[in-house]
Amino acid sequence: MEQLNIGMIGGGFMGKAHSLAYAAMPMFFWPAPAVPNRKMLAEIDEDLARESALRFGFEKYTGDWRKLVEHPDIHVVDIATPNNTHAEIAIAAAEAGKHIICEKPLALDAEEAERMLEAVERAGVVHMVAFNYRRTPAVALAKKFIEEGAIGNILNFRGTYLQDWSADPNGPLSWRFQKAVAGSGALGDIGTHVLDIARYLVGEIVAVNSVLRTIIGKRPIQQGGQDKLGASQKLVDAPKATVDVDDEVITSLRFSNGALGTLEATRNAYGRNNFLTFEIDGDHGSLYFNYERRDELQVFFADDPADRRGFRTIYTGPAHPYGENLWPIPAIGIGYGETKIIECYEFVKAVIEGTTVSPSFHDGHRIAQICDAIVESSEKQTWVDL
Ligand code: NAI
Ligand code: SOE
Repeated sequence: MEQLNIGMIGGGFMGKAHSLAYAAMPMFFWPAPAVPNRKMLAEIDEDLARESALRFGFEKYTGDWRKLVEHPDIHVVDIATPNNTHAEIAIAAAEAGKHIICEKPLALDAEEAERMLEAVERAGVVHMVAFNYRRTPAVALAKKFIEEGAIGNILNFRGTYLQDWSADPNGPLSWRFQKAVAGSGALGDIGTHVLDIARYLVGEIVAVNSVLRTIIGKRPIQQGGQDKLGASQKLVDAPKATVDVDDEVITSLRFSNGALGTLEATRNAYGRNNFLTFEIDGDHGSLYFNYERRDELQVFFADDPADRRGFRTIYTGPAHPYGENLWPIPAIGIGYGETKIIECYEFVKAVIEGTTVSPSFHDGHRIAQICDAIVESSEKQTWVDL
């Protein structure tokens, strides 16, 4: 069986998730399109690279991502670093002829995303942006129902992504609060996941009317090399620095097919953890999903007899998208890891078959354009057409 040599850059949260996916993908999808071989890992210095390579099962390591990108044995470059590094690495990887999977958001803004898209198209490599939540079987099932016409024409999309890890003002100034590193705040970090799902399930977004705001203007500067998300570290006495990104975004959406929608994203919603939800109304029924209950899709079909109408819950399992490759019993428990394993499968398959895969850099670029429009709309306090 063919082997695909992976060079992964970044050994943090996503480094862990992607490594798990490379190791586990052939255990789920067998015969695998190819076996991912964890060949080389790059981190910010040699020591961290050595430790991360040992931990995540990579053969080689380097403290300089350029060496990984240029290495002749590497087939795939996996970008799992903070947002401000994506463009430079992806463009170099494309020029070196490597296939690329890049974490979300693709770039800091649409201009950067466009340069990345041009580079991968020029090089003719396979490219993917890692919006993995659409791989949750219940989300893929929603897509299937919509395509089959089970809820008719879509009228409305209501999406949320609510977390609370940044609600405490003593939570540290992660890179996620710095515009130069993150590009934007809740919008790019979590709002983009909902935009990906909205485009995947409903269609293209053509206009937005938005409000962004920063709730906590300064945060404690963290000590030590490792970036921490809020709740895990409370720095009461540390010096503070400015947060220059949004904590919250609320936007109306207009879709090309006439559907309307809303998106609300914040990391300051106490009590919500990974509350990525959508409710979609069609003229023949409705669908509801909440990632905190990710084995379930709630469905309402208008043609049901009046005496038994109501939302019912489908627990995803072998009968549903990707289900035969996952676990043998419905509701046994899909996790974050499985969404990354499925993403890995789709990406490796595209590389081996030489096809395109979605969400691609085209999608990442379009989402960056939508984000830029959301920011512009909030500044001008008006609808912005795309
Ligand atoms: P993290 O802060 O946990 O890890 C980033 C790692 O990259 C760190 O170990 C850091 O030392 C390393 N790094 C930074 N600059 C580097 C460079 N120039 N060369 C080599 N290594 C470098 O961050 P996390 O959470 O893993 O986020 C990484 C990316 O993944 C971001 O774009 C983020 O938005 C995205 N992400 C996506 C998620 C999803 O659900 N798809 C979930 C979490 C993050
Ligand atoms: C933090 O908000 C974070 O890790 C995001 O960066 C991810 O994209 C999201 O999936 C989980 O939360």
